Amino acid sequence: MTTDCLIALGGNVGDVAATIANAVAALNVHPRIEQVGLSGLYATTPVGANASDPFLNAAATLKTSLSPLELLDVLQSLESAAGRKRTVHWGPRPLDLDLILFGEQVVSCERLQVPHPACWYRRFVLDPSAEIAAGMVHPVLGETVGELRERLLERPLLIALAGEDDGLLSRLIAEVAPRCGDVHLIGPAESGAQLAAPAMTVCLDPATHARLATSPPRRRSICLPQSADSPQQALMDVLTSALDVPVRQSPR
Ligand code: PH2
Ligand code: MG
Ligand code: MG
Repeated sequence: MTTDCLIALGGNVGDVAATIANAVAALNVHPRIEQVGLSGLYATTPVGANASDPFLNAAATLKTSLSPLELLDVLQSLESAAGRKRTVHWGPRPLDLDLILFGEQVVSCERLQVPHPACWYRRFVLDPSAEIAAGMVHPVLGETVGELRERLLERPLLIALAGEDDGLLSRLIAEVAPRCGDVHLIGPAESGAQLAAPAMTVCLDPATHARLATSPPRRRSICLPQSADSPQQALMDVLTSALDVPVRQSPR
């Protein structure tokens, strides 16, 4: 039995196009991986204060008889072979291979979360993925890759913020929105009155996230990482990944 998988590829150090081509070639010859398909390459805005240079991103589809953790081992060994050192969180890297979807399986363990928890609001994942796997279904959100991407195309992009600290909420709305292009940030009071549902809800604290994430219309919600340098930077990272417009590169 084989499972259809979706992998996100990216890097911002060295000849990323060549590194990605090598990784895909290695996947192709793996005895338990078949039918590897690769999207075009997309130039994307780096997300994260440590990321530095622009990224090239792509997506690959494959069929495998490996388990999710066995496939993760293969992906991590290819990252190491490409010279990846795991030092700075979200730092510059020659190659990042993320397992986005493993059929419609949901995996949550220390080493691996599938679907990838951030895949649904990142254009650098969704644009290349929609090119080759628009019909694949996100088993938790119940939407296809193509639909998830389309949710992010609306302008202004409507994003709700929710949290227990009202002062922090209004400060974030005032400080971050003007730096992020065509986005409409709304607080929880406003969101009830909105005609359109927000593309996503960003929760500032885990308690709010736990409350919202269980009710279906709010499932497209995330919790800002509490470990981040500042909630401003963490929110900027989310907005950058949702608003960025990846630029497809013409083949060399
Ligand atoms: N990956 C990261 C951090 N930031 N930014 C872009 N544009 N593309 C990425 O693949 C990416 C990123 C961590 O994996
Ligand atoms: Mg990644
Ligand atoms: Mg990774």
